[in-house]
Amino acid sequence: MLFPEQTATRTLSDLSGIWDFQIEKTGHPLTATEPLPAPIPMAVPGSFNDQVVDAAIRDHAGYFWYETTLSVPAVLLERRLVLRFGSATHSATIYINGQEVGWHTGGFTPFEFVINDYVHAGKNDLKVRLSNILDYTTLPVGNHSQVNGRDVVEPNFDFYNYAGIHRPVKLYSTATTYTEKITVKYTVDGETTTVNPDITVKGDYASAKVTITDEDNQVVATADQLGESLIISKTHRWNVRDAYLYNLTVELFDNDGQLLDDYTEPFGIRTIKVKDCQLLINDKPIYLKGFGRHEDFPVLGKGQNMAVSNLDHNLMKDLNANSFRTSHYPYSEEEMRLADRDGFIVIDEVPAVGLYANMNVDVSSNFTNDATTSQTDTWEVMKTSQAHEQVLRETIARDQNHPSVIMWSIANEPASSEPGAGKYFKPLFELAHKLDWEHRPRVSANILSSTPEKDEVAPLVDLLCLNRYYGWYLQYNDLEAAKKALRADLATWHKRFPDKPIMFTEFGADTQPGLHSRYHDPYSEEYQVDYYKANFEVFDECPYFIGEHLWNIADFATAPTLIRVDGNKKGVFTRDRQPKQIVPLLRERWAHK
Ligand code: BDP
Repeated sequence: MLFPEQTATRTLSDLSGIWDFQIEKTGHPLTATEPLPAPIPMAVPGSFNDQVVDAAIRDHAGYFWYETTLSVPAVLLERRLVLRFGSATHSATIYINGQEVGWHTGGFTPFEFVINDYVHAGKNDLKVRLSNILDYTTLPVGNHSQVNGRDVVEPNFDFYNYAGIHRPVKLYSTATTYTEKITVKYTVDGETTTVNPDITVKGDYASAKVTITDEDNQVVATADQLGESLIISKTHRWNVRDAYLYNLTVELFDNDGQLLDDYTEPFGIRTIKVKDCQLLINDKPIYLKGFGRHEDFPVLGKGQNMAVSNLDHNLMKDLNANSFRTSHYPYSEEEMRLADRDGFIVIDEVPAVGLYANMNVDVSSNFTNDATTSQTDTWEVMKTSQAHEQVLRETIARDQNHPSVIMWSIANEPASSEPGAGKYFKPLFELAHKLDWEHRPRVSANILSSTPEKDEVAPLVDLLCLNRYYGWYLQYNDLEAAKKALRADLATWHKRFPDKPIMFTEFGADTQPGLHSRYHDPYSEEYQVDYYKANFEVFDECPYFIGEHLWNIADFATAPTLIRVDGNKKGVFTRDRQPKQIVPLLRERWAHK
């Protein structure tokens, strides 16, 4: 599915703005054929939760509706009209003028419908019935129950279950002949790149033209038919924090040479390899410096906002970071495009978080490697294979032309040492390999309780991504013991998988901004500094260690649990992006790393 663009032949309008909104009380269904009876205003895009003052609406679990007027100009009725959602969380059914147009499940990937059969010129009624219910068949995974006839969802993950229309809704039109899909495949040999774009076209056309232009808008290669190779003779590579993007334009013409459809897809040229315990980009070893992040900001919740994304990117640049992980779900397409342009490398994660039955409320037991505390039935009770396959397909289809994407993260902290994990994950790892022509490395963020001897997913990954909290959930307030445990842990992994590079995809300590401690007590800004210094000391001893992603770039909202006071405080910035004491140390370290 192409990103929607206005071109010489395609129109595009954005339906962002204030829509009507109403929650549906369990047992009192609302109907698509009538206007919402008691709507309140709701901004799109945005999570609904923090736009309201009523806690019952904020924390509502179940169904809820959005409604707006979709105005269609008469001139567009002859064209192919497509209604496209950047995302709707977590599942949505679309109705136009009371008729069901289609539905989509999965809250972090785009979907679209051709709507010609449902609309007329002028005003049309558009309604969306969403659900934020998560259970053992969905990704992310939630614990769903009914209490006194009400739906209750307890997230099986550590972020607030924001929901709503999170990303822009767009109406675009194309001719009946149009390019449906472009996969920019290429091979590089020294300075020469052979581009073999895989282009799918729908409808009839007489001739086609494919053009590649560089950043100065100069044509560097052309082809007179689809399926022909294009040669770039003096390739300007896309590099980490030194991006370079080409544009590939596909034009389709009729018999009279009239342009029917045109579309331009940006792409970058770079190679990725994992070899000798290193990650090589353009044949140079790269050390990943950066963060696990969240789409999360006050008021917006998980609503897409490019000012926030841009600020996050600028904060990362200022700290000399070069990468991030889209923990724990694919981020907006707009943000991925920004990452391409900023030269960040991205570990692109699907929303496979919470694949761990009976996560313990005593969190420390989730982070020990004491076998007696762990449950063993995750792969019997989870029914997520189908959702998992779908998000992999949708994410790889959406993101494979992004030069910034250098790895697919197939899950975060699954119960990978419980029996059945290997059987569950093997087909998914194979699918990712098959779907991506570039065969980007595949990873899964490992939880401490899955030790190298027991972990059934580690043999499948191309490099080892570990989430570790020595000095926080374990060896709390004892950084000397933490370093010892960390050293031993890394050594064991390296011994078991001597060829696989290792990085940390998470490590961190909750830090209350403004809390200072002469004694560097936990939760103080001083403890966060000491914690990171202790971890860095150990990393720097290990030649096979290829990256550090701190958890998290910023504080973020979670459900209010015993250990979450106003959210997760492991940010190096506050939720509104003010720096904590650790920031100058990071900037300095990463300037030289
Ligand atoms: C890890 C999870 C992450 C949490 C983090 C934490 O991957 O989502 O926010 O722990 O506890 O287990 O802060």
